[in-house]
Amino acid sequence: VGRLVIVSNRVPPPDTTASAGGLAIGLKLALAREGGMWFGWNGKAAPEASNKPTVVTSDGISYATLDLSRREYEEYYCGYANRTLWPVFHYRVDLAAFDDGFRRIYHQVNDRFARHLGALIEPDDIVWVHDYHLIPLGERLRAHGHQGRIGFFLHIPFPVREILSALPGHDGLVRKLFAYDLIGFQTESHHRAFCDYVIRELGGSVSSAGTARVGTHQVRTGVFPIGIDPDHFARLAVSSGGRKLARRMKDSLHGRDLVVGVDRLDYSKGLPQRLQAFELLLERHAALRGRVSMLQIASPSRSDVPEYTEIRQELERACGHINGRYADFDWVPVRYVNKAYGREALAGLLRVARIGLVTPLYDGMNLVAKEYVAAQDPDDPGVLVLSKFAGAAHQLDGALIVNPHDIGEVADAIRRGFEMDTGERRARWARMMVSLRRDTIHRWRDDFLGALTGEAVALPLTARRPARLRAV
Ligand code: ADQ
Repeated sequence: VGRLVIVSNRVPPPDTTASAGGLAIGLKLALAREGGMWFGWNGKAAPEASNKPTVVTSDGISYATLDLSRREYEEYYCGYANRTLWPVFHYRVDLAAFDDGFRRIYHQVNDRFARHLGALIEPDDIVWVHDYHLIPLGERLRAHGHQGRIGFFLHIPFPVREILSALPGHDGLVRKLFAYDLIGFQTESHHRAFCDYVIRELGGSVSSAGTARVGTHQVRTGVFPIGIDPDHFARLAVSSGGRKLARRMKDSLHGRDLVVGVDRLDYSKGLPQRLQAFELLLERHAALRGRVSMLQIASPSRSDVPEYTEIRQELERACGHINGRYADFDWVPVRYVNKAYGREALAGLLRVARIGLVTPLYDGMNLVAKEYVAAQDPDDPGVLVLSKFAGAAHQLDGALIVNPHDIGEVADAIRRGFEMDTGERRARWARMMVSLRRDTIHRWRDDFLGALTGEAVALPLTARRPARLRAV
């Protein structure tokens, strides 16, 4: 078997420091063990697209990156990936821009990536492609002659067919997935939505072992929930950096309880609804006023996409409104922060919070939910309030699971979290830690690559639970 080659839209620089998100860290871990190559965009928009990748080697990993042209940045990245596919796959067809120009450039960029990648890889390399930006990449790599194994993992939800079929050209896009050897999804429900699409929209079939067939094409599919390294994250929370931030946070709270939210600033994360729920909590329970604080960390993301400017303004208004309504000279209900923190700092902050509020309207998995649990003090853990529409809700059954659209239910769950006794908090936390320690980021990598290279006996989908899909 050759090298592992990871392909993702964005490749962080080799020296990326602490603020990298869970995904970047996970992919780096996937390469760290045996080395390999990480291929993708370097994050820069240049007047002209680069016609040759820049390759830098560090710690046994080759980072091969390309510039996007200004136009590609606008139409492929901001356009088709983030104004078309992202909203549709998160059930926001109302926000989606359907533009033939965006679609054309998206396919062109995938072709260009495939051409450059094809020149860098060997036939026995294992290629693992990530996420919605690069759906057609496998098919393009095949067109440029690569015959080796290629896998694809979708980090975001796969929407039900009634939603996906609103996307012009949806069937052409999904058919391209059949060029891969293996497609991985975060949860069984995303996987089920894919199978349903294959059967009803493409007239294909799916075997009980997860092989999807359309005409003469076939692809294996499975469920591979992404995880974290919970023991490592727990160590970060009590590292010197983690403790320092935790201490500063506690000092500033003056004995008040903290509710924390940490998200990319994205309309899929349910932030306005979350703030409304916190406001309703204060409205209903006067005794909590002056006694609890909410910290919402929302790091700016995709700021060249208009919908992201709008959500940012909406949140500023919402925070101003709550603080205007309830703040006193010595207490502010909502602290709203627009910046990214390092891993230790973030872990330390999560550990201080009595409640972790993770209420996306849709989310492939949501790693913050897992990080919050891992960061807790085992003797006195906080409570996770988690949206039923986050993939993580399929695994973290010790959380208080809520409908993020039901503001009253979320407010009640926060209050219940404050009132929960230590015994119940410990029992719920311990249950979630069992799942976090089983489905780690390492297992995610090993299961996916094991299935892709054919070393695994069965796909996790069938190995863990009997498949409930009917063979057609
Ligand atoms: P995201 O939508 O980015 O990921 P998430 O899974 O929560 O969402 O990952 C975000 C990561 O960034 C976490 O590791 C978090 O700690 C970090 N992060 C967020 N805000 C931060 C801040 N202000 N400072 C520092 N770090 C911050 C996509 C999908 C998810 C899926 C992941 C991985 O949308 O559903 O879980 O990929 O597959």
